Amino acid sequence: MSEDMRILTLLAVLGVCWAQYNPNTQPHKTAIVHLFEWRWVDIAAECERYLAPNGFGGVQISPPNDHIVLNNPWMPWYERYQPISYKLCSRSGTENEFVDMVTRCNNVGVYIYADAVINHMCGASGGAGTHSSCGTYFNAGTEDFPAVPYSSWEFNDGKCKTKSGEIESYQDANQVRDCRLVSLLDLNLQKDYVRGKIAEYMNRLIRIGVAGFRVDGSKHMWPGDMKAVFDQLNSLNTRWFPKDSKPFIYQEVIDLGGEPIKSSDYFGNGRVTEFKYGAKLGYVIRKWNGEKMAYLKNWGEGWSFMPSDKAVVFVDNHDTQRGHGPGGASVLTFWNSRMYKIAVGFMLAHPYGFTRVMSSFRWPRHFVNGKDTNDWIGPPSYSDGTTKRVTINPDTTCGNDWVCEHRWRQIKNMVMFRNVVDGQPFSNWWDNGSNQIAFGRGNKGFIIFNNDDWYMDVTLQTGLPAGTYCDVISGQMENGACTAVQIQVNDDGRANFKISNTAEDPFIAIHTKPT
Ligand code: AAO
Repeated sequence: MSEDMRILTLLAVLGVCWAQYNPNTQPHKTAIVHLFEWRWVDIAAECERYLAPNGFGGVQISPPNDHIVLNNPWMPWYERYQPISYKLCSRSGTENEFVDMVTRCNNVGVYIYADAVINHMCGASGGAGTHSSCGTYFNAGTEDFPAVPYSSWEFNDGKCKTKSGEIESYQDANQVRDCRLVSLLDLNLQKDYVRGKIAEYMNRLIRIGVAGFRVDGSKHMWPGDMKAVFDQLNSLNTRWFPKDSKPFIYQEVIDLGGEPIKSSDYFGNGRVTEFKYGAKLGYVIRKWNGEKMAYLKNWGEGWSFMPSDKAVVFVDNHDTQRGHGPGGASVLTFWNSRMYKIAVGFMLAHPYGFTRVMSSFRWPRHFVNGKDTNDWIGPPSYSDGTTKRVTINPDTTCGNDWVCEHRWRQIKNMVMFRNVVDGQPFSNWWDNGSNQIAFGRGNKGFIIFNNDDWYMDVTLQTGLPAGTYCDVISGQMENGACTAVQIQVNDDGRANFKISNTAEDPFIAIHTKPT
């Protein structure tokens, strides 16, 4: 073999092995946003009017397939996590609306990542009838889902060894993977038939144009079974993606340590969600357990997180923001907006992991003994249950109880910061031994935080070319004028920063992209 051929073969092999780790976003687009429970028509509009012009790489969508419709409680958000079939009608819209959304988002270079619920179907007590988003008949009691079709042969009941048929202990990998998670009927992915049906569903989404998948409940499937499904997946649609592009795979595995199932079990299949990230960052920003921002100097693998090139990171997700799943009280959300902006700002400036921004809806929280008893409440909706549209206020924020964190100026501008500094090294770290820190990204960007209880006035090496920079946190460039604090970087790269500890946003970020 010639040298060239050898290199080509090596590249081809690497391409096949590594592709599912690549988010497939356009060059220098470094973040996606989870538009939790948004309707397809609203997402299509958001791609065109906001996400594309502001440098967002893609959207994680709620599960697009046919799901149960529940009455008690009334239409909770989590009904989307109880599949009835793989038809494409859901609370977010019809199949036509779905196809239109994918097409329009792809056309403006914002790609779609589908939440794939493939571990299970609906809960055991889901009843029988046509109460699904597509009006499909099913019978949970007899495990009959004729629209796929799946029958009781396709479920794990025989393999599960617990008395209740439920996962009773997370200390036993067998029951975590072969028994029911909160009574959800557990599919047997060892069977070729089941693998084939799941692959058929995912391939349909790929043909329509999605760029990848969040794989729900991955901890509850055997990595080898998942691989057998992913090996059947087609390359992405060449209308929008280079030939032979593989779908991006990121698996939801909650590994905070202390359980036999590890995130690393899944690295062979694709990336994995790093749940330690948001949980730990919450402790640091809140200054709980003696944590301080100075300790963030070796954030990432230094905090025993998974390798950066395997991680998908986020401050909060749809579970952790309402007490489902892990994380607990430390996780920051839009409800704590000041600390939340610090956390998201830090995440987007720091090179570790592939980043996902959360975009939520507001719900009436009701705490009883520290637990929100309204954690089930679904998206803003009308009395007939249809989801309210996302309205846009004159100041660019959202109405109808859509929080739209991704439209908060500080967060939107930090997505652009991350794009600008993409590929640049983590550099010029500084801290005061407490909660004042700063770091740069090569010669492209610099960020500085004051999370202490006293004023900050420091002169630091930024690594940036000399010039006047407009802070993208306290304001931004608008019609050629800076509405924010201006920072003067001298010929030697040094600049003076003053941040009051009582500022609404006690941080400053500057970068080199002319606006
Ligand atoms: C609903 C009802 C159930 C009912 C069921 C069926 O709430 O009462 O039985 O319907 O009728 C979502 C909702 C569920 C909902 C479900 C179906 O959250 O409430 O059930 O839809 O509609 C585990 C999984 C993880 C999962 C997470 C919620 O491993 O995959 O639970 N997340 C995904 C989705 C989620 C969805 C599903 C999966 C199902 O994001 O929205 O559920 O499709 C430990 C384990 C974790 C485990 C948690 C569960 O975590 O490690 O793997 O997550 O327990 O609580 C400390 C520990 C930490 C521990 C944590 C929690 O932080 O360090 O390890 O405590 O105690």
